[in-house]
Amino acid sequence: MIEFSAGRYLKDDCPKPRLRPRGAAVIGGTLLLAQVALADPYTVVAVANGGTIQGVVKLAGTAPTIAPIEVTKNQDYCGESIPNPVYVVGKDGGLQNVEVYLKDITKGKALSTDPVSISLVNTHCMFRPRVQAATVGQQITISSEDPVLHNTHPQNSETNATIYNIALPYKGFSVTKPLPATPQLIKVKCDAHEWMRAWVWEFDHPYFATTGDDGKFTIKDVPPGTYTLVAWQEAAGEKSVSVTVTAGKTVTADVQLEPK
Ligand SMILES: [Cu+2]
Repeated sequence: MIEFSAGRYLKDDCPKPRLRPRGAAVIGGTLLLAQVALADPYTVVAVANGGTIQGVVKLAGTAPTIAPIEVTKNQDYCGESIPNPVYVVGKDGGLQNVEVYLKDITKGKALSTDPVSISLVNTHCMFRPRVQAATVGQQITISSEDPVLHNTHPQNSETNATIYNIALPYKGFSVTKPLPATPQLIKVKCDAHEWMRAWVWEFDHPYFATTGDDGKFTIKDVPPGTYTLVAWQEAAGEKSVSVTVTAGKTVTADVQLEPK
């Protein structure tokens, strides 16, 4: 049984997973953290006969027409314009670059550290991939395939706090950094090319998937129970779906996002 609840439009900098510190207070403009406990910390348990959630994410109707990106710097290498990749729709209507995850799951299988390091490549004056996810404890390798200066600048999407600010001065440059200690949605910018954008979802649990060009996702080894499954897309925002998982079975949870 799947029920759709109201979607929430998040215009620019979007939603975050459970990050609210408990015991936080603002006094005289200063944020005081009485304790730094995260809401509902994730506990690793054995999952012997979990279920699978699968589905496809599509847009309701057709994707809005978005003008190509106008290149304003390094046109000799980057070109005059770049197709805008905000909505990438496959031939059967599947929507790419949607992050699908279980919200507020508190128990389940262990986090994966394979790969140890996720990859974010500056290539042809864009980031690749545009959307990906990782878990706390993983690293990120940021590299450049371009002979122009890039400046990779990941920020917390909620606070805009800088996580790193890395100059990539030449083709072949690479640096590996630990991801932040707390789960969050990271917005990645390039200070040299303002159109460059990527998103890294960092979770404290392993129940997530990023849709490929067919819009499909699969989340495995889920302990039986009822969960809120969230599908997030950078422009369409997010939609929540209630999904009940039965031991050893596969449940389908297709999601339709409203284009914005
Ligand atoms: Cu750049």
